[in-house]
Amino acid sequence: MQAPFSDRVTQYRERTAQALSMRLPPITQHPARLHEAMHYASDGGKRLRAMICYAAAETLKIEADRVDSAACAIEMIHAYSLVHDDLPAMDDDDLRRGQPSLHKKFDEATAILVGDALQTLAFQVLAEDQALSADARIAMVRELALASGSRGMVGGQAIDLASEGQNLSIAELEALHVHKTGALLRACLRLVCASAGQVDASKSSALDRYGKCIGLAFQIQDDVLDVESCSSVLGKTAGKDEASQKSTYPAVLGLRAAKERAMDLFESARLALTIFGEDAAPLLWLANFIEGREH
Ligand code: GRG
Repeated sequence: MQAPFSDRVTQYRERTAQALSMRLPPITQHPARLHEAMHYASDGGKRLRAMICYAAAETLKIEADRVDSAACAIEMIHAYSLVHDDLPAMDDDDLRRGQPSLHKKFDEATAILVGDALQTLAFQVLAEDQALSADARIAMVRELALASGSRGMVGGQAIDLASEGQNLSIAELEALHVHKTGALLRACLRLVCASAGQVDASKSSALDRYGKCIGLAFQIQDDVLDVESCSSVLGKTAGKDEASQKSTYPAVLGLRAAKERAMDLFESARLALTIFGEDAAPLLWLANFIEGREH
């Protein structure tokens, strides 16, 4: 019998930690300080992106070991983005996941190198997955490169930096976050579909829609939590968006309307799954889990 979903969160997280430790260079391997810092960057976190990969695999009835590389590669790109985002030239944050951010624990040069090394390792992990066909691996590398590069996450970060101090419209704000945060969350679904090879087009576009809606809802919720939470809850310095005069959903829409927009998007994500019937249960549960998060 399947474990209840609340237990599956623990299982997904343990699976992710194990899969990552198998793919990261050992801490003792030369250059040991860099490798230690890569482990530091990859530890902790909610593992939402990996969980989306495993839940999507369950919905598509794909064995979990066929998406381990996708889950790890996306978590590595995510970890690198957080390390670079915390640097003084970016968001300049001393705290991450309740711990000193990487450049505080180590140093700035190491933080830059950790980001570079995690990013390249993510693509290596996909390329080396012997459980998948060469076509599947190429498709996954392409999807991840698109989602994380200048037309995805990095592009979103560039738009974000350029728009500091400006009043963005809702459309501009959505475009920013669709790139900065949404692209990588959406990539979880796209990589899982690519790993499977042949997924019915109506099912892959339903999953893509789910990913798009969850990606944007997640960011709106993050903006709301940044306003409502204290730093000890978020594990990073709260209230920075306001301090740095960034446009956020609560600032542009108002807190109540921002919450309603997030609720609508979570509902659209759930609706997108109708085509899967009962098989959608893991992804439905995950949408509810993310919607209910407090940090
Ligand atoms: C600097 C290359 C570069 C990219 C930066 C995604 C991004 C672009 C920066 C991350 C900064 C940030 C806080 C973005 C919003 C996305 C977000 C809410 C990230 C935090 O994701 P969680 O909550 O983190 O899933 P954990 O720690 O749980 O893994």
